Amino acid sequence: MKCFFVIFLALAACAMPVSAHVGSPDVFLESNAGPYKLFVTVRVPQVIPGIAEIEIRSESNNVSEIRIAPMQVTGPGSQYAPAPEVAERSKDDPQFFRGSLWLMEFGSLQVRIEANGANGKGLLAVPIPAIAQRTLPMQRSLGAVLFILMIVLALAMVAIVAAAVREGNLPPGALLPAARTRRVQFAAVIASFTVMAVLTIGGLWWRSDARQYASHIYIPPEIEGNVGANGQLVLRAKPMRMTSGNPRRPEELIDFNDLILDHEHLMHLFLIRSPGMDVFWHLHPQRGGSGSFTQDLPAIPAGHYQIFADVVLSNGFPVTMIGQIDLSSATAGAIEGKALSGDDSGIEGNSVSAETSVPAEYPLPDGGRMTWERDGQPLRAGVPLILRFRVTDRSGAPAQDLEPYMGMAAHAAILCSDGSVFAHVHPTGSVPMASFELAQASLPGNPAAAERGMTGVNMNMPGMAQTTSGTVSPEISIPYGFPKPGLYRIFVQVKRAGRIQTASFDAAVQ
Ligand SMILES: [Cu+2]
Repeated sequence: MKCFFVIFLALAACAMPVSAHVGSPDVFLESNAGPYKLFVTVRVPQVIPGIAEIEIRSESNNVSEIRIAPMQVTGPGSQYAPAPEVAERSKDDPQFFRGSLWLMEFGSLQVRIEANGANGKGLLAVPIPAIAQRTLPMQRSLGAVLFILMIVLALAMVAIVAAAVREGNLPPGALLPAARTRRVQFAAVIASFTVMAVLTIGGLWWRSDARQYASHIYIPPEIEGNVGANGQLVLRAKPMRMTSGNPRRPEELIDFNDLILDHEHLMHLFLIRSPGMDVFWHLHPQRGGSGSFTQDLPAIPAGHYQIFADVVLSNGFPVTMIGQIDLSSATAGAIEGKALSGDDSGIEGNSVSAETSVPAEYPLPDGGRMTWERDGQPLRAGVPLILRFRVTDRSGAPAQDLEPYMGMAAHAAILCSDGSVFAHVHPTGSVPMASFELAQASLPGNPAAAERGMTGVNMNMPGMAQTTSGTVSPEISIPYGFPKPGLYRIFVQVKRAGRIQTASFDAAVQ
């Protein structure tokens, strides 16, 4: 019977916490709610139902109240907002608001933010992937207390039945007839069996519920890569583990025919040589035949590569598929290497290192430089921050020739040296553009966004608004928070004078 209470064992071993990214579940977004620019952090719960913690910092001091509500991104659930909660304003910092929301369902959700202040009302939809990352174990002390209570209740039940049979219809003061003793014993045995049967059925129900929950734990879908004789990389999603019939289960929905464009591509493929993270490619495979994606490989050095493939499902749910591929010297030698085209790019550099100067400078291939502007403060895990980069030209002056690159000022990939963290982020934050646009399209009074679909430029987004004028500021800021301590490498990509430039920076996070 003990296992009745110990069913909720941690399944963490088989459940790597993931979401759009890998190992980096929190959502960071810098965007406008109407007239107010907000920096939003959503700490998604590890279990569903669970509580999401929301932190909002307003850039200006004219926001008086912020309300938050959880909703679906698409479908009828995106049209009827529940009664919002008021986010609590910090006493020490009037521009900082904090609130929490119960997330009751799996899937592609949004936190709808309503900011009220001196300039009127503004709305912002922050898409969040609601996934179960683990099963929470029951506390030992709680299990012990419940176990003792169960024994007491079971014994009490048997005692009540026995007492009822023994004395139920006995006149006051009368002695117990000897013949009744057998009946009492018989009733106690029946009651014991009944109690045990109820407990067994309860245990089975509990177990099946726990199993069903475990089947909802999000496991990063895997992708398999093979290099053909022609040097073409063919990618296929590995068969999904099918354990439950719940259609909301994200990894059951990964259908290569159910994807939407995310900043101009169906798939963003990152190949990173491990363990040094010294070779980095950001490629954009094309849809191939029979549910595959194909990519002509550039001349690529031999080695063991980690694969991260970003896609966005049609309901706005972002998925990073993970895999590994060995490119032996024979395979790599056989690849002549197609010239890079379009938005494809990559670099070969040094291995990741904990010894970095602050601020760190990276010489760009075109003679310019990118500088990570950081103060000397150590980086801490779990703290939302803005990563700031500056691009200078050969003469050291701020570069004036930056262009929008796939609709944005910059793209960055953030990796932990042990391979447990991967995030593809932008000046707007960690939210994929496609999910963001879908979520904004659900806002009331935004029919233009809904009609425009997923590919247009959304003026609501500061990082993208820069790009509509055709010039991009040489100062790049990317909101992010490192999820855990470790050694990280950040690849930052910009486009200058028609060519993509990639810089890499290393950081030890405490
Ligand atoms: Cu990107």
